[in-house]
Amino acid sequence: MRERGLLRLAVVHIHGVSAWLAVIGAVVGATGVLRPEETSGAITVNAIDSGWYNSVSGIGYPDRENYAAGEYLPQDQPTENRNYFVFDLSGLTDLIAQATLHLYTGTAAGPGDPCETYRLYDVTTPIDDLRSGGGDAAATFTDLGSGTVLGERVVHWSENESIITIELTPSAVDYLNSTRGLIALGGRVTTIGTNPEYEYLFGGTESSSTRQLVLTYIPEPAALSILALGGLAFLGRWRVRQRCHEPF
Ligand SMILES: [Ca+2]
Repeated sequence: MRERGLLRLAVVHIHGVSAWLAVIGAVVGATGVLRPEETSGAITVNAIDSGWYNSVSGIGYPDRENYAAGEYLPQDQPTENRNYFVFDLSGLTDLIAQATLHLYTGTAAGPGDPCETYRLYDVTTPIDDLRSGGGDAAATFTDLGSGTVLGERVVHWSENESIITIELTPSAVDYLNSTRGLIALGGRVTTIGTNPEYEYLFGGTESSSTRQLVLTYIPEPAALSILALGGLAFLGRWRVRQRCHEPF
């Protein structure tokens, strides 16, 4: 039994998830099986803020919370919007095991394209600066479209004015577990073409649009056993829905 525990500890460590899983693996190796009532729960967390930064003009209309992302053409000069969402995780005490982002799509534009790819990133810009437009706006714009990838989704035009789900990566779960305060997700359209055209997602969105994290969490003390049995399978399950021309 001791050897099984150590083996789980080593496997989990290779995946580099966190000390949480390493501890969990060792404990389950020593304590055995789950009881049926030790199941996970889910919680929906609404965004408290959203918005965008433009590659030329910086933050846009923070009071409107519109989260349009992609290419625009003010005065015939193409510029890019990258968006962000802010969530308050301070009320969550349990360990997050899986996360999806639910977004209202609003409207999309992109002549000749049936879809665009939207990718999510971590945000290292201080939250206060992000929300106010303070600090270095150009650096914030870069931050919103670079760093650790948290998820990716091909968004079809046929999905206009609907709610889509984006399965977040294991790295995103670690990112979300890194704080129990305010945390932000950044995003950009990765399929902007070379021709200057309107090419964007999430047009016409606002503070009343659905912007939700749905978090599967592991209640204490069941976390110690559940994550070790389900965690490794979960790590290999995330995938990107990349195909543009076929329905999901
Ligand atoms: Ca970043």
